[in-house]
Amino acid sequence: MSNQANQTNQANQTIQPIYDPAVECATREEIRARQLILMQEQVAWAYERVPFYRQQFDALGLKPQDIRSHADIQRIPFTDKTALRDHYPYGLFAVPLTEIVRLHASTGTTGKPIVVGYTKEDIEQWRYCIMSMMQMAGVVPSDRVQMAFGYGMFTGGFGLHYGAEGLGCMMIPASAGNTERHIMMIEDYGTTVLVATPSYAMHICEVGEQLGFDWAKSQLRVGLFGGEPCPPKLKAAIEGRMHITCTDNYGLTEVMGPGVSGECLSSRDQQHIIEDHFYWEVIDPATQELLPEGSEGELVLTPLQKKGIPVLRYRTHDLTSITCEPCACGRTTARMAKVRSRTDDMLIIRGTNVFPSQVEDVLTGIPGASPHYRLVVDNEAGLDRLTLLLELEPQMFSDAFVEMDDFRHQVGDKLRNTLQLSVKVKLLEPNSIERTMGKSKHVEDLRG
Ligand code: DLL
Repeated sequence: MSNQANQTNQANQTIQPIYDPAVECATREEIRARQLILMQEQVAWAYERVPFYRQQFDALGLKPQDIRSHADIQRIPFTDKTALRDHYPYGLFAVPLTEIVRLHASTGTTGKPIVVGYTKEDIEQWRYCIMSMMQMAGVVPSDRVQMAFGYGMFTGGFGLHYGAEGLGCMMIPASAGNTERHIMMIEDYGTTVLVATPSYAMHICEVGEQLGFDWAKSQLRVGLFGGEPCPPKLKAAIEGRMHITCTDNYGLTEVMGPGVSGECLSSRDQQHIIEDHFYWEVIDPATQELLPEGSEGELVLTPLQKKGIPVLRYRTHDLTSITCEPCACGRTTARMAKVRSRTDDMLIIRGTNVFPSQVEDVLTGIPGASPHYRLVVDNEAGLDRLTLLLELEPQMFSDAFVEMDDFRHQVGDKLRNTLQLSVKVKLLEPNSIERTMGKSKHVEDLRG
């Protein structure tokens, strides 16, 4: 390595800017104390302005001033998706509509979407969260950031766009779709950061390869991925084939959108929570009891500075665990393990609980299995049946029947050992599973 290259690399390693060190590097005591004050203000804001919360509190004989400690926060009832659906579209807003400057919505699979509104101040706060998160991922003002999320009601597009602009990056608003154009832009505009779901990034990678594009020669260096889990196999494939660092960021419409947490370059499989904006708890999804630090359970989030639509103790259904140990990057903010599953992802097949993430973990250990798979559940003669449709890596795919049959048995055996359930395995040739521009769908439950 030349001296100059060496210096540049070292500089990249030492210059790890932290967006707001006063907040992100405060002591745990300072962070917790500030969270409590913000929580008290947020509870008062919701109580005074949103009839739904006032009625809930009054029914319990609870007043905002009763929330004096972290322990008291557990007296506040949880909010779930139904509350937002039942008050569609504006019923939980805390300000007159004239103060709302933006609407976003999350499209559920059934029924009405969940609508959220942002005041001018909310938009500023959101931008702050995205800027902190982007700096964690190593994004710097000189980056050229290409957006592959759609600019629509989904929070991904606009949310991340304004954060990148706020940092001073060159924002390339390519939007979702037209994969070949994405590749052309990456090449012609010298894009350095790609914003996408990991599954769409993989698709961009594959189409590029089919067109003969050499990813090693592109200037792309960071993938800012989110909106869905990024299983280890998919991450490894993208990093290896696109020659970039994949980073994961997490969020959900109900509490803001992207910008709840993000991965720093030191602790690669965890994400720092923006704790000045989000109060986190991890509960047992069955008993709703608070779990101790480090235990896996359902993440409950309370946005701490929302004006348009405050949401108290929102049950995300996302499964994670949280640590408050300081991180090598210098941040002291709590870190959540990557979300691999949701409580409502769990399939019950012949009495056995199965999470798609368990299948992904099995596939991670099988060379030749691609990250592209689908689980189909149906019912044959009254008995539930699980089928794995698995795409093979091109070098693995062959028309030699015996070889393919051996591989199929190998996958089936490994799945049976892990899941304690027999799974029918169907091997598919490369590129047979439909690719998506947004969040990928791994499970098809045909049981009705
Ligand atoms: O997906 C917000 C977002 C956009 C986050 C872009 C990051 C980047 P929703 O459409 O409301 O909002 O979906 C939220 O998606 O409860 C998780 O189940 C899942 N999810 C989001 N980010 C991740 C992630 C946006 N990094 C739901 N890893 C959440 C795993 C994620 N799951």
